[in-house]
Amino acid sequence: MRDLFRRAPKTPTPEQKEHIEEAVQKTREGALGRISSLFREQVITGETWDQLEELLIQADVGPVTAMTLVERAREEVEREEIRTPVEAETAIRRQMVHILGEVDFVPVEDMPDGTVVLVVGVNGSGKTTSIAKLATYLHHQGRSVLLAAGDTFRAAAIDQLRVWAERVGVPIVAHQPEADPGAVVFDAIKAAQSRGAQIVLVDTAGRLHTKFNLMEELQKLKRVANKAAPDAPVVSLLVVDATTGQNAILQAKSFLQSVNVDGIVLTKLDGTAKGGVVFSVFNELKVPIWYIGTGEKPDAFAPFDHLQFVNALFE
Ligand SMILES: Nc1nc2c(ncn2[C@@H]2O[C@H](COP(=O)(O)OP(=O)(O)OP(=O)(O)O)[C@@H](O)[C@H]2O)c(=O)[nH]1
Ligand SMILES: [Mg+2]
Repeated sequence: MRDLFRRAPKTPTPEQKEHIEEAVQKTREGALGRISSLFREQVITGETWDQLEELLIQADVGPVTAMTLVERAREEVEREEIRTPVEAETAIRRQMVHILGEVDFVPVEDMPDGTVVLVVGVNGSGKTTSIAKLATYLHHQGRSVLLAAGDTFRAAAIDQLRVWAERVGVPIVAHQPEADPGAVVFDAIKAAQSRGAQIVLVDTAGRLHTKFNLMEELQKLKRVANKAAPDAPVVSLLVVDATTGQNAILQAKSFLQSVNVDGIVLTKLDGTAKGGVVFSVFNELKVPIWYIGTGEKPDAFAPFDHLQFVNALFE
């Protein structure tokens, strides 16, 4: 597992760029989009920085991260003796890219055969849809996938995943409603091993994170997966709903207290002007965003590229 965070991110394809641009449209039309005009119309004063901080907070960047961003940009402007607003805007853009983190990781599509991905998150965050999207994406990348219906809490959850498996054209392992999710995960991994499926994507229940049982169950699923696939990476992907803004950060924090999370899928970026939450995700959670959800269709999904994201915000 040492190699998991070593590789450099890939350059996004034109199609992926388009997805990112579409996804940030609402955010760009909101407060974050007004940053450019702030730097275009004025000479830089103390007031400019205050207004910048306000716009960042309005875009749900979060007060802590907004303050950090402003302080760093201001410091750069003073240190480099920057005078023109255009250069100051470049400084803030640079700090935005910087704050999104410099963690190199191996995206799921490049993970070794046998990899198990536990998809976790609160209910309604978009876990099941993201599994369908990730399966579609991996399928396009030539990786074979098997789905595990680990959310046995609701009968409808199993059916929902079955429908997606059929639509995407990938196999699924499911048990009866209320069956032990650990048994589903075990069977799914064994099925993947015998059928030669390369990556297992596990759907999990999203009952409220305040319930102690859910966290216990997720820890157990990880142990089961490690046991069934002792030589393979078992990673946890946390699904976070961008439309819930700073609340999403609070929810994610409570997950992180009990579950070891490797990466984040930030969903519904297309449905919110509060895309600024992207900045607090990394700055406050210290977990990299691996993918973003950009709509409800199975292909509305893209690997997250921070440079691309910041550029799209200022277009
Ligand atoms: N616009 C938009 N909608 C999304 C996105 N991802 C998920 N959704 C919608 O969000 C709703 C909830 O998605 P699910 O995938 O069922 O969420 P879940 O986390 O599996 O929910 P539970 O199984 O109840 O825990 C659905 O209506 C999805 O279509 C996205 O990226 N953009
Ligand atoms: Mg679900």
